[in-house]
Amino acid sequence: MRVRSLPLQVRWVAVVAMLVSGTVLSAAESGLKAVCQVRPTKGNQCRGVVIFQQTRDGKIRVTARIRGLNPGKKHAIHIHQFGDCRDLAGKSAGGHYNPAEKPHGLPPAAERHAGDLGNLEADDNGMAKYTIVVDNISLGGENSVLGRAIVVHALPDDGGQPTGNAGARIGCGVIGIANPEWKPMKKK
Ligand SMILES: [Cu+2]
Ligand SMILES: [Zn+2]
Repeated sequence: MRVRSLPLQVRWVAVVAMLVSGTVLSAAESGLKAVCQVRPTKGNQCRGVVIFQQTRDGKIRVTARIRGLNPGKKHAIHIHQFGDCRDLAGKSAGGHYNPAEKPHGLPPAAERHAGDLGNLEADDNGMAKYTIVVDNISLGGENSVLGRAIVVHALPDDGGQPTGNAGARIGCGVIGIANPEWKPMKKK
């Protein structure tokens, strides 16, 4: 917009409008949330939801609620490179998301793939709740996980090379932009 060519009052209105719209935009951006619905691969029961939310200090809080796991057992959870769960065994999701070309590892080790989120720990009912705050992924721009996949494995991630010996892929889901207005229906 060529502000100089406008009368003075209109100029001020234009400047204020630009400032206000800028403020609104950055507030919306800081609240950006991503969601991944994990579904079982063929022959498995693993399903659930993983939420990604930006924290005030620019980190990402990852919260997973997954069921259909082996009771009392650990299961690796990773971000894989491709948001592609077409393969019946989850192979189309590719390898661990690794934009910084690091070796595989377990958090909180700094030397690890950006996709290395560690392990879920299932309770006696095969359900797991897991939260981890990480600083090596984002929800847009560099190291963005949007459009990539969450993969849950049959076995624990033991931190070994190249991918933690985590076995088969029992759940897979694509990470997308969450609808901020959607709420689950209340159970009656
Ligand atoms: Cu994996
Ligand atoms: Zn890895």
